[in-house]
Amino acid sequence: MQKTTGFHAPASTARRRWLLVAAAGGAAALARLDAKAAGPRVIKVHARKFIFTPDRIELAPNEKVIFELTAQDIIMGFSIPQLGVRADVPPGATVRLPAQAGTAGNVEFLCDIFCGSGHETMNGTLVVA
Ligand SMILES: [Cu+2]
Repeated sequence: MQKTTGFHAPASTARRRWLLVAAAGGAAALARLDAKAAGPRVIKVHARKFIFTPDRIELAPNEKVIFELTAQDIIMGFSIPQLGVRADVPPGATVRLPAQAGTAGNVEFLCDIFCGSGHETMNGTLVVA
């Protein structure tokens, strides 16, 4: 008489379904953990006379991000008045500025430290959609 071990025994349909559900649930939980571990998206923005690169940044509504700011020439300002956040960006430094997008729409960001003849037009757009 042949012995059947639990390991080799064919799984019942109910058991197979349970295993599939457990595997799917586990994968979803892992995905959530990954998203949490990853944290807010980091967006690098470089400032030089008289331009931000990039000057157009797409965000999801209510998305939390960290702007990682650098400046090339002289001290610059990075300001998003509508979101109530700003930072000084000295050349040679990397400044991390947390922010959270609001509802859908375009939001201006700009340099708020006078940096020369093109300062007044040194700006960009957050496209929240
Ligand atoms: Cu400026």
